[in-house]
Amino acid sequence: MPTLWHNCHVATLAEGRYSIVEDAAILTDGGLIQWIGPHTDAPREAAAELVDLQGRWVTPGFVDCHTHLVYGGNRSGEFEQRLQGVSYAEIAASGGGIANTVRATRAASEEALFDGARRRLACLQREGVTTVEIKSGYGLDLASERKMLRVIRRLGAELPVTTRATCLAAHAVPEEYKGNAEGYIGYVCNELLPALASEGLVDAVDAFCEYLAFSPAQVEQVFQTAARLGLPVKLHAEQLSSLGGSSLAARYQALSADHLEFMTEADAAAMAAAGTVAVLLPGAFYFLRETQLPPMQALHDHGVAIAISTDSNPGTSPTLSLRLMMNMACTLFRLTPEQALAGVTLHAARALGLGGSHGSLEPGKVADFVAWNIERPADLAYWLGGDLDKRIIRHGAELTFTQERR
Ligand code: DI6
Ligand code: FE
Repeated sequence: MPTLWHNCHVATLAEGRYSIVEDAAILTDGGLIQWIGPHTDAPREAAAELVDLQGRWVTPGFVDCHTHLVYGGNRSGEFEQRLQGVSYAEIAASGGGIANTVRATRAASEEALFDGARRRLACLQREGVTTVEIKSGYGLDLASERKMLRVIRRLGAELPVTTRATCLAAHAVPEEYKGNAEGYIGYVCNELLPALASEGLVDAVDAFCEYLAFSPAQVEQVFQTAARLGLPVKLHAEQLSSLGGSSLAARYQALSADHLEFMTEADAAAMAAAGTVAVLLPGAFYFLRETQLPPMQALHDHGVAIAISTDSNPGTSPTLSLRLMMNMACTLFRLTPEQALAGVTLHAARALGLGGSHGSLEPGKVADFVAWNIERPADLAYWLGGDLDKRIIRHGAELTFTQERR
């Protein structure tokens, strides 16, 4: 039904700026934005229904473009170990870390994985996330990666949230390939990825390029496989060391390179030229007590689009608040609240290849938006998390979350 949402101010985020329309109205129909502008010009006759947004501020629905929400087990014990001085790398070397979550994820039923992910995802949704990317990568064999990707597909089918599934089989070397990373990459490229892609379970391919995971040469094999399968790529790059993964990602026209604390100026130039989005993950930076900041000046100087995401995962970023990440992106990485908002909307949508349909409020785009009871858009990055009063509209219909609770 054509609906006119009125009595609001809108930060459209067109072009990655607030692009504010005060005293605005939005006409939606068929799940899309048909018209947006000053309410005095609104095509009232076209609307079958009028909804009063009571003076709220409207932003695009949030896009969380890098999460690992599907997993089994719990790693708070490792958090306690780290607080006693054991490092993330030491925990990983002694069979904990990602391997710990892989054991628990392999042992979990599809139903249990779905239920855990659904509860975590509900926290993000209630905060205004209407699009989420979720990675596999805690299965590391065909059956277990398939199980994770099926759960991701089911979350998208059953919940009011647009979901993108990324295959991160090249996340770690599994137990059965211990000492044989090359052999595992061969298995991923020759069997695992082609099978999962042919089943329609994969929207993009990611890998962990790091000294404690896979080398750029190994990642390149994964990227070549993805190219053969017609799938876009992304990369965990330069989180703990500088290996040139972000330049490699740019060479393969990656949608995004993520983390990037140790990237160089040359990496930033390569990403800008390729249009690869920089996804910054302040939750992991904070939780690992990293001290090396991403080279913000180089990113800004080269005009690299910057997205912000939760990296929600059990080991390095156990957060369920994208708004908290906006605050951290400002306090830790010195983004402005305006840049942080662009980072969870327009640029995050681009990092998923959804820039044409999501991430800003413009005619023809999907009608996903949040009407916030705030005084200024900067309030969204100002508050350190917390449940701000809001109304969430997805595909042109207002959501209520009561039916989600079980
Ligand atoms: N980088 C991260 O921060 C996570 N994965 C990755 O590639 C860590 C995942 C974990 O510790 O479980
Ligand atoms: Fe990650």
